[in-house]
Amino acid sequence: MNGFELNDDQQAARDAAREFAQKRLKPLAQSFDEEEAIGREVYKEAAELGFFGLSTPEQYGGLGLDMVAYACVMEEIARASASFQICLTVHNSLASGAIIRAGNDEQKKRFLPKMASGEWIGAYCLSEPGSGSDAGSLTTAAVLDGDHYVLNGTKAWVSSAGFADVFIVFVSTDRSKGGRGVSCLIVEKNLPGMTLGKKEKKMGVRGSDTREISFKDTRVPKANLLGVQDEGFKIALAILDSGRIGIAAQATGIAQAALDEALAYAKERKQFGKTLAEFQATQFKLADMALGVEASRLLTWRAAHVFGKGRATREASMAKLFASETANKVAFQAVQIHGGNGYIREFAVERYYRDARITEIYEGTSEIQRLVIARELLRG
Ligand code: COS
Repeated sequence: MNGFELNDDQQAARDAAREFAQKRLKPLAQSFDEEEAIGREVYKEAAELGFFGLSTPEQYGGLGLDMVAYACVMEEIARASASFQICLTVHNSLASGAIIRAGNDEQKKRFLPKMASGEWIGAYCLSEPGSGSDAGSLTTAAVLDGDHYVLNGTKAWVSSAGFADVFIVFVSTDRSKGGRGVSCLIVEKNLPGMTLGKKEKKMGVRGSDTREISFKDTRVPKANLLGVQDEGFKIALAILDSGRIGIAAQATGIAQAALDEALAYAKERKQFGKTLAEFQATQFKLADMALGVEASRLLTWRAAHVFGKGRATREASMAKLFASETANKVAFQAVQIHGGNGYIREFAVERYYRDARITEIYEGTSEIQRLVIARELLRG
């Protein structure tokens, strides 16, 4: 990013994502929602475009994009399908991102090329049935036994769980130390003792596959420890900074899509002998919606830009908080402008309204974002 302009690489990434999203994803997005699944061919096509290795360094088969380009791609994908975007953002920023940040050479060589090509899909397992916002209180235990960790416990709300190949799993290696006794492991699928829960029936992003994963005496090689034992919680939080930029971009994409639909509908629909767009009541709504979308995008690009230079905890939380609250407001008004039609599934705004809701919850609730921002401010 150069000032407020995208550079050539960022613009090219945005254009490629927009073309794929508008031509391929948008026409299918409603069926992803209804069927609560996304066809394998969509993953394959996205993989061919390099979307599973967006920020993965080129030496490991990725596109090596900077974080601003990444945010642009994520917004365009979400503008067409938030369900598909959540798989991509979790895979890129949380799963591959953890290995890029904390992996050793061997781990990078073993996992990143197959993840960048889309052959292996990544998932991220931090939350548990009893630990969400208080992530450091997780209880899934990992006990060292020879050259393996033995895992017992359950992870909750794992995106892409049903078909993921590589799970980044946060475990407690020392319960007495809380968050300072958390470690991070790379867990490959189908290990003995690993069980997938039922696919959750969700309000929105219904095309994404969300499940619990349980471990019963599951043995994971010690070589799959990411970083240092007992220092995994810092990896979790640092990685969430980039994850939150992905969710800010998702929320911006949903809001942009809702605004697009509201504008088109307002210009077409007539009441009292005039189009809705001719009423000031509609114009003021549209103006506020557009303002929110632009501000969300700029905060997201700003967070992405800062992340590329170093720690962006405050900026990522600000972008995520503002963009997700904006997406909810914009989708609400898009439904309002559509009136009765906005409440039925033939109109996409009904889905945007449901999809927007989760952006204020996952990867840290709005309340947690406020807490993080306040802590960063008060730290000085
Ligand atoms: N980057 C790097 N390190 C970070 C960090 C960041 N963004 N944020 C915190 N840390 C470090 C801290 O400096 C601290 O290090 P020390 O042990 O050396 O002091 C350590 O990580 C623990 O941080 P902290 O003490 O702030 O942890 P808390 O238990 O107080 O929890 C919150 C912090 C509440 C912010 C955290 O639990 C959180 O983000 N919760 C929401 C979880 C979430 O988003 N879940 C969604 C899961 S994905 S669907």
